[in-house]
Amino acid sequence: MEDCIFCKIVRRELPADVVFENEETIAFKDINPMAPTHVLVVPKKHLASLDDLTGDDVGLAGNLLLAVKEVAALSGVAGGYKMLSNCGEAAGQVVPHLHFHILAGKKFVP
Ligand code: DGP
Repeated sequence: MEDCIFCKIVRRELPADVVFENEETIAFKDINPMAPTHVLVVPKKHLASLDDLTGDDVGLAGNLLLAVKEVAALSGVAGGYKMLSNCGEAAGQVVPHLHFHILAGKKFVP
């Protein structure tokens, strides 16, 4: 996706504080942190949200969850973090590229 902000970060056309990367996934610090630790875990493949996942993405989805766990550990918050994904504008999704927020260091009530 040419104009997608997160695709541009994947292609290194926009700067980001990248904390983790593998073949399918990239993770970087949120530009507007809502907690002392706030990292976004993003599949390199462009999917607008969880609603776009299909049966073809089973591997991607599993690897994404494993990346969340790994990024939490690398960030020093294993065992004490919240992970969430806003799905759709009505839920507060601003960037239409699937991502998981890792939030830690502050209490959030769902
Ligand atoms: P959401 O509301 O779930 O779509 O969250 C999008 C998040 O992305 C929001 O917390 C701010 C963050 N964000 C938006 N643009 C950029 C950017 O260019 N760089 C980084 N690092 N984060 C961004």
